[in-house]
Amino acid sequence: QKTIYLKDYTVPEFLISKTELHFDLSADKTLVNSRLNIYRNPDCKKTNPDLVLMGEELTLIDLKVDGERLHPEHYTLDDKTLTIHNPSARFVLEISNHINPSTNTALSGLYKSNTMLCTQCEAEGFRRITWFLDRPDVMSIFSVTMVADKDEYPVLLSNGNRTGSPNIALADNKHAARWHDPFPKPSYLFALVAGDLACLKDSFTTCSGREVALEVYVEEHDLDKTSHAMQSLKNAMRWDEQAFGREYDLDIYMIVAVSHFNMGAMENKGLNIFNTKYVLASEKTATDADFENVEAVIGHEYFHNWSGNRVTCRDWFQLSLKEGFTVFRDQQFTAHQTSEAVKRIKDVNMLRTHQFAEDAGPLSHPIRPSSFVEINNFYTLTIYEKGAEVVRMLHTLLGETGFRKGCDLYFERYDGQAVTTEDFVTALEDANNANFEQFKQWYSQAGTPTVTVTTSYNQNEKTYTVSFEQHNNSPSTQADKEPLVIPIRLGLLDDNGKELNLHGEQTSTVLELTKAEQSFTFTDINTEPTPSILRGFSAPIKLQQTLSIEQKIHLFQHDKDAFNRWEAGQNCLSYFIFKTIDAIQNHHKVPPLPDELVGTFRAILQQPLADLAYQSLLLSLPSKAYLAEQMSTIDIDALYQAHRIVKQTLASSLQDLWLAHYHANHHVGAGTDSQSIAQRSFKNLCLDYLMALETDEVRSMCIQQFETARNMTDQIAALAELSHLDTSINVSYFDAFYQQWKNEDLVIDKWFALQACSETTDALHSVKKLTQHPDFDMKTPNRVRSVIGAFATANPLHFNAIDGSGYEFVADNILLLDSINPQVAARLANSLSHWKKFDSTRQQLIKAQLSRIQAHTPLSKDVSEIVSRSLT
Ligand code: DPP
Ligand code: ZN
Repeated sequence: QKTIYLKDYTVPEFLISKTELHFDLSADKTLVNSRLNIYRNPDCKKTNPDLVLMGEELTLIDLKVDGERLHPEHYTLDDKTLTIHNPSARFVLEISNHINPSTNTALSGLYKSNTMLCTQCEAEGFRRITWFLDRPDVMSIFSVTMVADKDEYPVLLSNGNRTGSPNIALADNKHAARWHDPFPKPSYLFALVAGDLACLKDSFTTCSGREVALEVYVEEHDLDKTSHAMQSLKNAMRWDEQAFGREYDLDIYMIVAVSHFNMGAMENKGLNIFNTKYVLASEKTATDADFENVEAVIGHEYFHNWSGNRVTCRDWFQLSLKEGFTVFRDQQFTAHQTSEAVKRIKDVNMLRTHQFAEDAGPLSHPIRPSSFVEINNFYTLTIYEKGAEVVRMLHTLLGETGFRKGCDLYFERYDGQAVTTEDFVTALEDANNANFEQFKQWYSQAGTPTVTVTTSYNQNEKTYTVSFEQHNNSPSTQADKEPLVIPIRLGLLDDNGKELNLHGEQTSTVLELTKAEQSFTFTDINTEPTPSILRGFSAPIKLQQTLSIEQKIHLFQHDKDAFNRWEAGQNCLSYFIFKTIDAIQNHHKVPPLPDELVGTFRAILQQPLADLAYQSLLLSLPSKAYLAEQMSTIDIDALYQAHRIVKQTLASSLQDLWLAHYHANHHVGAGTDSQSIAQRSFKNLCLDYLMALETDEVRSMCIQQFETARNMTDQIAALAELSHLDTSINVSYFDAFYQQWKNEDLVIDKWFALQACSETTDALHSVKKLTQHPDFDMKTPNRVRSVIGAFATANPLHFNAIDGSGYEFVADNILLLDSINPQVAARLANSLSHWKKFDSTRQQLIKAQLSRIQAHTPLSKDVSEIVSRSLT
């Protein structure tokens, strides 16, 4: 196990100006001919005379330097490298090798998905195609020729623009296509696709008037599910021009949907390859959430064309340079397309539930890690979501205009280069004459800081002082925790809920916390206000604040900041759920919900807001996963019980209103416009509360919704409710659903996942049976995630069963999967990393499974790294 350190980075000794690739494609044996123009890097001080290329799982056929076959004594070959001894300063290297796409179940490099051939090269997959300097700071101009059978692979795609005439006919029923990408790129952005694919075509005129061909490729039977993806792409292209001044740069932009894919999608230059889950969408087969995810991921990959491709990463420690920034960009895009408040709440919910948990456990790492064993293990919530929060704080500190100026400079200065997070921050500083020296701590410190707030009001002076203390209690090993720069957006409310003017005109201000302890005083404050702190969740921190329940309700009723208004409601509810847990654990009487809180819920239900999607969030309970993250020791059973009690109280106190709104919003909107989507989410929230009443009436209503649904959102919402009923009852609905959708893989994934998440007592037994189902396949990541992944991450009740059966089942499957697809296996292994959050019995059970995995041979470095870090 080799650990790679950021501090050991050195510039490449050789560079590759031109890469010409020739593929003779077939599923069992593909011939790769590569012709590389290589030269010594003048900027490299090291004097290693040899060229060391990376390569894995390749069969060498031939090797030539400047046209001459290389004698075996002039090179060395092992299972990871090809070393050319003492080459000249500039030479042409020609390599011929074979690969076998059909046995490539790791889905990295060139592989087979159903009948097509496709690639995934990020992070280090290109070396599984041919030997190369497979590192992001080696950027080269690629030309590709693809030869394949005309009938089996009529469509042949690669990066850049098509060159020469369209597919040229050759002997043996073969044909050839040529592609050229004029932009230098690292090998991780290389892609090719060959298959019998259907295509939706469109075009886009860029801001400077250039015509770009847009093509979405899918398997024939999915062609009717591509229009939303195409529209999303056009929206993203227009938005990036308007919001960031970024124009597309090739003549063609292609998206290919692939059934077997380790990640969500991949931003290969001009040829994005997507998990089908993030391309295909029709109202019948996809939920509203799926529609939104498709648009967000299409946006994300498109935005990478600048933040990732034109300006890329120097090394993999800089991953957040492109991912954090691009997530921030896609968040802004979605906020613009939908509701800013709703988007922010959803993102913060995700961050606080999952990234905070990651950062509080043994897998915690800074957004710029200092070491890794397997880079694929670092495509984490921390790199992506916390990385985006750090960019968002820079945006907050600079303001919209300053941030844009900084981004413009970044793209201009580093175009065509492979750079660092440091370079990004420097560009923002230089464009704004700012100093972010201290701010940069966010890149190197792991953990979630806690900020404690106290306030005091001085009646005589008419002053109000807000004092902050920051701590970073991260479990990671770094001893020196320096104070961070923390932007805190704040407003003050008077007794009537009116916003006070702060420093003159503004009602909301950003305080810049830079010290471990710091106070800010506001003057001319005539009565003691209610503080609204961390508006819009202006920093990725845990805020500790002692507000009375009355103050929380006051904010829940009046806060003008949409995020904090929602947050206040969540705080009230969390407070009572935790009190209820306490009562359950100590066998005390369960505390009642205060009338004012129920009354506020009633008021919100009675006055529909303009943003109905936001209103649904205001009325939602905090998730059990989010509550669990806040507990020092998770008591799953008490948590489920308390959550249910609070839900039932709200359900029964407001029963008539839930019911009225259910009917008022049922079958109203049918389309995928934002109003119809919001009505469906509101209606399904009402259904969820009503189902907590456990009456026959409501159950029939739910069954009726399931049976008569005209869209997937309603059908799945109803089936999700039914999934928690006794297996003897819900089995008929699952059977009916299966019969209806057995030919739609993505819908069957939902069918698997709902059963894997069921709360019914025999859930584990059902999940085990599902892994024997003819439609289950360990070689299909979406399937693995929908059964084993869903069980391990979204069914805490049964995963954490006190007899250890849940842990054992997941560990068994990690081992089974490891020999097939180590990347996905390592993802699953993450679920065993949170053992410190549980009681000692469960801790022992989880650790026993981790040790069992660790002792297994062979074990991939992917799983091995996760398991050994988890055990520390
Ligand atoms: N495909 C992944 C993403 O776009 C990795 N680049 O985030
Ligand atoms: Zn990305």
